[in-house]
Amino acid sequence: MSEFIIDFDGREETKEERNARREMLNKNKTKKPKRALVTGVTGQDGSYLADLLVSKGYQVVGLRRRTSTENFGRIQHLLDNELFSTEEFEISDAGSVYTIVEKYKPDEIYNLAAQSHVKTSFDQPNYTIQVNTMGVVNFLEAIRRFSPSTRFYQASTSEMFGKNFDYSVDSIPAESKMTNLGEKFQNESTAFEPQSPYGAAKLASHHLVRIYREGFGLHASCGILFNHESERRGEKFVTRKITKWVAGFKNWAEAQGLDTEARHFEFDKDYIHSRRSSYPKLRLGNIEAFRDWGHAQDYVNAMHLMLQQDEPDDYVIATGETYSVHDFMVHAFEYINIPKEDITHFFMIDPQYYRPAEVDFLKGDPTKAQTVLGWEREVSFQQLVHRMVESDINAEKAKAQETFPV
Ligand code: NDP
Ligand code: GDR
Repeated sequence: MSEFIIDFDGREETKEERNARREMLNKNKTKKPKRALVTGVTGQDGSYLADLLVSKGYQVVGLRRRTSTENFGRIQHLLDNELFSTEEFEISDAGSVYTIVEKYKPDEIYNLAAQSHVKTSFDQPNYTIQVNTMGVVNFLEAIRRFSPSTRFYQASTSEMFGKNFDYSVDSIPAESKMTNLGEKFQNESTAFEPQSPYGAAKLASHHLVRIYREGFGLHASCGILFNHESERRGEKFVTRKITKWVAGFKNWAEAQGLDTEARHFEFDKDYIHSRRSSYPKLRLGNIEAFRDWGHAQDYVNAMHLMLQQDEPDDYVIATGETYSVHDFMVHAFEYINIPKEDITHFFMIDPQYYRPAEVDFLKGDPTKAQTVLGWEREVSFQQLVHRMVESDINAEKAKAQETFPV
């Protein structure tokens, strides 16, 4: 029997009636290019998603907040493209969001704007909730009031699982499963137990999206994305911090005619010394945390696929593999010929990077996305690390050439 849902105008309708109405609305639309709003367009994911949508012929409006100096680094290459434009807004200001949604009435909205740094959320919990929760309410309300046929994507996160996970083999006693990392995972059925204001704020939004979907019939979906990184990753996230350091160290050694082998250097607690100068060690917090790391370009494909489905839903997007921060370092250092047994000389643990509460283990099960969306990741963990290190090495070379033009 068909379940009744409440339409955005307050009418009761069945799912079938709603789908028929949506189809009518879509048919009536002329064959204009689809229009999408992308919030957080100056960030890692927003920039890759804008690239993807423009390549598919969408008219993309990238929403950015006001900043005292422009931060268009990740979207510079799009600024001359006639399918791309930007508009200023502030996600925590309801009026600002309503105005934009009412003005564009877009086919699709991808909400990627967020205070996205987990550790920062412990220092700025109020602001994090304003942006990561109230900002989402602003969009859901704006869509409900001004543009109910707009499809909405919300950037949910594996941080919502926090310290919780499930086991893949139910018959094994819990104690023995704990010893085997391979058997632990999170998927769409795993219970949420966030460990940070960031995770809690995102979880509130996750539920709000479901409530608007079920209550008002919005086509609103959440991607529960596990960590994804790239050459465009923010420099304060651990992967980019490592790859940028590795590239900087290589450049420093080469500038003195040295290769990166440990035997050329002396080490104290904080510094690496050559005969001519010194280089600060890489300083990290918890290197035993496990993450499921993929490449951001693969992950924005999943966002787009979610909004092309007839029915809105939530999906885990992950690789199904997990590595520790230490493993990431090993692969990054290997790329500049520093073997695993030597890396301990080059970094130090600095408690300032510890968090008041930590997420120790993340490993996503992307079966639903693979089956329903046909989504697959293309970039392996090793390729991801190598691409990031190589990109930072090239950036270091370009910087050196700017300083000492040949
Ligand atoms: P980034 O930190 O790279 O980008 C965040 C974007 O949000 C930036 O464009 C930033 O603008 C914008 N923003 C921040 N505050 C506001 C505000 N008050 N008003 C308007 N815009 C604002 O994040 P990612 O690209 O890595 O992540 C995209 C989304 O996906 C985020 O919501 C994140 O929480 C979520 N997510 C990310 C994962 C990952 O591993 N990358 C995994 C799971 C979820 P500015 O450039 O001016 O700072
Ligand atoms: P995360 O990413 O918190 O998983 O959130 P981050 O790279 O910040 O941390 C990953 C793990 O590394 C440990 N760590 C350090 N982290 C940082 N930033 N800096 C350090 O020096 C350091 N040393 C060790 C952390 O403790 C943690 O265990 C990212 C963000 O993109 C979120 O927006 C997103 O929702 C989640 O991924 C999924």
